[in-house]
Amino acid sequence: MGNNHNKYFGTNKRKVLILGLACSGKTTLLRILKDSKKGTQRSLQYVPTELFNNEAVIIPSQKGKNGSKAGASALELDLWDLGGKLPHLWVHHFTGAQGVIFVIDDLSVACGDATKVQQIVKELINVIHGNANAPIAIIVNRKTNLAAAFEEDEDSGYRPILDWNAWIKTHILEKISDAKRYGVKVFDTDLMKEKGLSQVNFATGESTMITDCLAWMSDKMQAV
Ligand SMILES: Nc1nc2c(ncn2[C@@H]2O[C@H](COP(=O)(O)OP(=O)(O)OP(=O)(O)O)[C@@H](O)[C@H]2O)c(=O)[nH]1
Ligand SMILES: [Mg+2]
Repeated sequence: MGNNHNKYFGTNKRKVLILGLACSGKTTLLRILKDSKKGTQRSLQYVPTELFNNEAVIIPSQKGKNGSKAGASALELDLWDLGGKLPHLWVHHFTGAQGVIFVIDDLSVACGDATKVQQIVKELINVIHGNANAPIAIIVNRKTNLAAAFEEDEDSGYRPILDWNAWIKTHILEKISDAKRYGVKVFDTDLMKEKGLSQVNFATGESTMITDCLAWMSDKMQAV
């Protein structure tokens, strides 16, 4: 296996893992990042990732946007979307990872699967421990158009089941006092806001969460 540190050191390329349980939306996110054209149609069909998908994506310079440092230059992200069915295999990809995007499917929690939160928390703790020097962005992918059937809310049509920000802070971060954390941040907004998966596009407001997430992560990684 190649030496990841040498491979990335001194370049503007960063290895970023996309992790999360099966069917959480990792490959969907990778496709959004890869095909950022307006109006791109996406299939709702679920095809589990057996091993991984690997794509390179250029993140343009933030130039002081979103609180980024003014001199920050463009980054090339080497994105690794690992299959969620076998999370014990993720550890083999931790070496050299400079950032992690952890995707949580809030709908699967909403469906009343009581063990789901425990599974998510267990894997997230492993990921945080195994990537102590990498920023970790947690995206709560709320499959809103389906979730509306479960929970009615006057404003959004959907009430979140968990306040993940508070949950992660009290149940995870406060227990990981030994880890030299680079940063953990929860991005908790609808991924496909109300319009459904086929209508989302990366360039518009629906994916503000994703651009915010990448801006935060790029900024953290520029410092390395
Ligand atoms: N409605 C809706 N469906 C979504 C959303 N995100 C993902 N999906 C669907 O959820 C299913 C699973 O998405 P994937 O991105 O393939 O999940 P994954 O995390 O890569 O799953 P594994 O490869 O098994 O680890 C697919 O049918 C997607 O089309 C969303 O925001 N809204
Ligand atoms: Mg997948």
